[in-house]
Amino acid sequence: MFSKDTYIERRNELKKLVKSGIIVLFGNNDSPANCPANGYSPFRQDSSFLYYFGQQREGLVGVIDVDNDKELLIGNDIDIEDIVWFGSVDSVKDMAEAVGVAATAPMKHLDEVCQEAIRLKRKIHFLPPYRADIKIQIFDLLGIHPSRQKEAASLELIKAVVKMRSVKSVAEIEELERAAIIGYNMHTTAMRITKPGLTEKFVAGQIEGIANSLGSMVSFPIIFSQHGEIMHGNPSMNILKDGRLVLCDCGGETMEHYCSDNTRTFPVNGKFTQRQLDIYSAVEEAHDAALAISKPGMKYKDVHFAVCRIIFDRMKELGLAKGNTDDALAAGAHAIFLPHGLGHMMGMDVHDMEALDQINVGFDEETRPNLEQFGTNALRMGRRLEEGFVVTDEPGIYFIPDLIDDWRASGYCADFLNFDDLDKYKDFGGIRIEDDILITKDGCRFIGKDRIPYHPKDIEDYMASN
Ligand SMILES: [Mn+2]
Repeated sequence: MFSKDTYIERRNELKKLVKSGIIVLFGNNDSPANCPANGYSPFRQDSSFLYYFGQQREGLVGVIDVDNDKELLIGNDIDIEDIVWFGSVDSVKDMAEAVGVAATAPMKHLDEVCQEAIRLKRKIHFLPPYRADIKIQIFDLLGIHPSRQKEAASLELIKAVVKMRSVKSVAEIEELERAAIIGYNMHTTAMRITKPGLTEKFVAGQIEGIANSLGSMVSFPIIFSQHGEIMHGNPSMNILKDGRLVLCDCGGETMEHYCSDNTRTFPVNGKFTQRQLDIYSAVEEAHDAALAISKPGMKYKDVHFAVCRIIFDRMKELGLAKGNTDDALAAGAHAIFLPHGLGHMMGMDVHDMEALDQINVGFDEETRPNLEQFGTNALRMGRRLEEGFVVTDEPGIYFIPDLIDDWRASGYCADFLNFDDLDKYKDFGGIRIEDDILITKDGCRFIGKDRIPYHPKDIEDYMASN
């Protein structure tokens, strides 16, 4: 945990931003996997609850009465039967004390708090719920049907939380640096053990264990696949084959649930072919270009399109694309190679605050998302960068056989693509290189002291000597 004062200051700032009403922040509950006592493990607390109330136990709700400047941690103390099975834990009072909250109450009191606020016609602020049990709880407390809770969630609270969580403090950056070490260990282990004949699942399972043993859990389900062209390709029982590339996208969470998120793509046999290098070097150039131009005041949407330009130009050189690059980008032709955005905010959630809706996190009044154009509609982050933001830099080039067929059949962007040549890459897969960057006063820097090898020669050397 951070210091008691950290949580007190955060809640004070939140009160200033929200101005009036009563804020109810729901922590998560244990979630059963296949039967009530067999839950998803480890328990994962809600990140906004963690940010303001710091406690990692299930079954807690934080209440902040902005008008009367009162705070309350609500939760039930465990009974003797729970102690028998799980051991003793801190009381709710102890947990409240540790984060500077004066008052506590059992869970049944939450209904009284809400009923009283409703009676007095006070605004009750809550964040959009994403778990079914919390939706039912909100239905019971406030009478808002789950299908209407997203729109009933408080925009004032969402905006205040996004404003605060977007800018990382020194202590948070230290946590992110720790997460980067876990990620470094995961990725370099994958490079060390990958060889023809193993299954994808075997390597993914080994590196998942690293996240568990060094921190709390993986930041998101591991992507480890020879089908790098599948954006979120889960590891399969497929055998790793000589001559293929494998894409590894993974990260770990620290004990405080700060994430890392990196991607490397490397040859199963440890040696790139020239054809692989042709594509790889374009992704590498794009990745490094984003690092060179990202700084406060720059729109991440513009960094994204600068990267798309590099990729499209390089694909033209290889004969896969054609035509005027400005026109091609305006038409969305680049998205056949890069159908996702350059990156997303990262912090306590790997896609930081995604539960608060991307339009509130990655965009603002000035920079609105383009929901119409394929590829551009997948941008998670478009707004101007600010000092203290942490975003991912993750360009990729993918050859998606179904997408190539789909565009050829419909004639979409046909003026800018050479489909006969693209067909020859249908067996290629995909390449992504991803690192996490911190926006600094006048530029940006990678998070993580040690770079996971990504220049082709460094990868080959690393795989040969480890
Ligand atoms: Mn990512």
